[in-house]
Amino acid sequence: GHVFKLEDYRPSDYLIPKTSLDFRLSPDATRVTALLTVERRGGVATSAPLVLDGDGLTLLGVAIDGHALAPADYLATPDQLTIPKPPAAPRFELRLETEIAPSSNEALMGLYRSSNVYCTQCEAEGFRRITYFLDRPDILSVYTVRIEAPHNEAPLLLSNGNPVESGVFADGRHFAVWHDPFPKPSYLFALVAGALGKVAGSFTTLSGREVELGIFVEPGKERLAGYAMDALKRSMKWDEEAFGREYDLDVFNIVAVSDFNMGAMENKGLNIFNDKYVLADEETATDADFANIEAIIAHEYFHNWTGNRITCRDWFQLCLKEGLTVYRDHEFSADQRSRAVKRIAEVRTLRAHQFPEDQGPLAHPVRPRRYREINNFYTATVYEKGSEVVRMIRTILGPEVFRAGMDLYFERHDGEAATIEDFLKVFEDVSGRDLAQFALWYHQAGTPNLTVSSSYNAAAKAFTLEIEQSVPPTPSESRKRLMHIPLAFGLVGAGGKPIAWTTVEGATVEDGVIHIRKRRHTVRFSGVSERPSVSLNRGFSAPITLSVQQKADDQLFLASHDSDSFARWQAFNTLLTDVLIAAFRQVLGGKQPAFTVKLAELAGRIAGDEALEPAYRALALSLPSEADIAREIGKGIDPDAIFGAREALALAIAAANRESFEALYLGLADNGPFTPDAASAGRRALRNILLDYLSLLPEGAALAATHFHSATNMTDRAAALTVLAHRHAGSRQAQEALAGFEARYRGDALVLDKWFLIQAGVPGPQTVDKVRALMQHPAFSIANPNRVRSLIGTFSSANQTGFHGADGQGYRFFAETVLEVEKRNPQVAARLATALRSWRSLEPVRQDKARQALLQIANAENLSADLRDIVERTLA
Ligand code: BAL
Ligand code: ZN
Repeated sequence: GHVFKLEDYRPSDYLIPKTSLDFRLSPDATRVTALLTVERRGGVATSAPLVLDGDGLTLLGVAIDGHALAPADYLATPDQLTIPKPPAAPRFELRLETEIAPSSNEALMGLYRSSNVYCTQCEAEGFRRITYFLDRPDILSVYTVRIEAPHNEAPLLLSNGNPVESGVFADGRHFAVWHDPFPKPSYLFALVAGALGKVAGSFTTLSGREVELGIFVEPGKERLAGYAMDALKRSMKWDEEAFGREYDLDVFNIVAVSDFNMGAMENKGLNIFNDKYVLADEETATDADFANIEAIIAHEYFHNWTGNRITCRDWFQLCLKEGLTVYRDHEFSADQRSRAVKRIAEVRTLRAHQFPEDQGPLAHPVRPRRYREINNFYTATVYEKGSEVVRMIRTILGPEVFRAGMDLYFERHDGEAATIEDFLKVFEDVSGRDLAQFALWYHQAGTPNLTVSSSYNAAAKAFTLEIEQSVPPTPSESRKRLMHIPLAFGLVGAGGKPIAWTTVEGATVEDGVIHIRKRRHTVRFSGVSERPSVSLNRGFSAPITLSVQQKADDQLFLASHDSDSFARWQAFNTLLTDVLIAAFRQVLGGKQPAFTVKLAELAGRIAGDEALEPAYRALALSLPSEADIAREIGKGIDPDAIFGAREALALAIAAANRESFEALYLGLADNGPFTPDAASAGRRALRNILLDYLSLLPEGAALAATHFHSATNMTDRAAALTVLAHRHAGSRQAQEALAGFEARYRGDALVLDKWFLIQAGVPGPQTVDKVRALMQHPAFSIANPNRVRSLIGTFSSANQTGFHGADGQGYRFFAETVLEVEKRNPQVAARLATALRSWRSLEPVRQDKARQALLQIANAENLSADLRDIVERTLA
């Protein structure tokens, strides 16, 4: 396939300042008439051909300035329209008529039907499946859209911008016209038509403008959209307060659809959402669902400024809008909830998804320089590491200068398609600093590592840190340059109090941050009156790994006393990880792992520490996942041994704390009315992690069954069902609970996704057969991305012992199923296929079987560009 290269970017010869679209909707034959004002860019020769992108299009007619073109005047293929000799005039009108079939569009890109609702997804390159166009983000156009359809089929007709006209015809058809005054790239175009229920709201902006808000859902589900509406209003308010950003149209609409490749999409004035991230009440949604809805509603709304008003020059700049917008939604959630807890959760997510990407064959810079298929670059690196890079800019410049830089960014680039260089420049301009070395965070792949050792000289009152940085090689980048790493730290003394120093040499130290810029720094603090424990990478100031030569006693001390809540959590998590790795080696050697009582005691103290938020305690008590442990071990992975080690530690902690855990568990029982706020969710999270431990002890299944049957909300019900299905698989209680859940939610596809997900996660090699059987369940559909992700995605990327069963059955199932999904939806198949990206870290027998599965996919006929790109890079 073609490789797109950043250095090949050049502006297009033609512009399209105005776009009028007319849709005659019909499931199998929708007529699209596009009237494009085409302008030759200044300085471009009149002989320059006009070449428009298409994808699977059927052209019915083409005219310029009202005159139909003769067949000899253009060349149309499904994937391109070329007009070799456009008019010499600097501006002309191009009229294109195409026909498309939304009903048979199973790739869910372009215009398609989801449960009888017409909807679109155009990012990144879906618009070219609707009409021929310069389908690239630097072509900004003002859109007017007319939609016509039978009223009974599609009473609701929506597009971007503001409604300007509508009318009804005698034959039962009707139409609506929408106009979006803000020039936008084609990937932000959207259309929705169908029968939907509406939840209405309104918002008054900072400057006093009234905005009409609408959330559209499947009729009958309106009451499930209340939380999303509330989250939207809070997002609008927050963006005014935190970034001075006001909404700019008269209406803001959100539509929830049930077939969607992504989480949601930020189309201008008309966000389209996967209904999983809109619909919620206590009966059907977990606390995690509520938190996700809040974050994604905010994320898409925040794109209005970071993505829409200022968009990307080309797709290499994807992180310009995504990393920045993730940063903004993280800040929003931190302000709405608990900042400390949010930060820990973010870092867990980053490590679970971005670190393995950065450490494997799919590693790429936050701003890539090459791609074959842009759909495969909507990655944890672009999004999550991209957000961390923005956070580091704020750490380095401080909050006021950072805000000034953001203000300048909005002022300088509003209405433009910008680059990462533009973004960095505003911060250089407001701060007077040179960010050239820092910019490597965008350009260089791989997770930097810092090796740190320390020494204290009591006589000289000197404390010294020896710090060495390295960046591991990644595909096509064998040599790395030295990075600028902002390392937040603290010197911690008895009782957790900070220890002062008088002078420091060997590195710039500002506001609690050591600026690492060289390969080695010897950072010498003088005037240090007692031997400190050193707390490093506080708040996770940089997305790096640390190799610290530190005594377990120091870690134990920091896990109890560090005043930085992230670092305190980290200290305990590091202790757990170290112990689990040792236990893994014991299990591999055929031994029963043994644990010191100190760790179990500390777990007990954290669980009962009333000074800590319950949500924090729940996060601390949740052991590193099997995948986390595998990542830290790095190679020779035997998932069964990791599972054995982890279960043994969980049992040791449970057994040592039985009484206190039981008492705490009982005390947390909540009888009040349900509220989804962070504090209530935190209490449920703590109670549910305690259930997880207690379920390992005698009578554990009975306790979980009681928890399940007395649950009054989905959080508790799903937690208990997970415990029963995972820890007591095959028990009477597990079987009854699974059957009860299925009966209770029959007909509610989104909730049954949880039932699929829980069963796909049952540890052990027998699960592959269960997953195969569940694919035959009436609620399952291989055409629906949410179903596929819940059942097949969970099995392949979150079930270590099931997927990586030593007999290779999991891999064989995976290869077959990825190819089956691919026939309909290449994008979803390609995402699924990333589950094997860490195959080289497996022990040799599994590694060979995993490779066979990847080869089976690679050798299949007619592979899509999406899937081919992933498997070839994974095997390379
Ligand atoms: N732009 C794709 C979905 C999102 O990141 O908001
Ligand atoms: Zn986004």
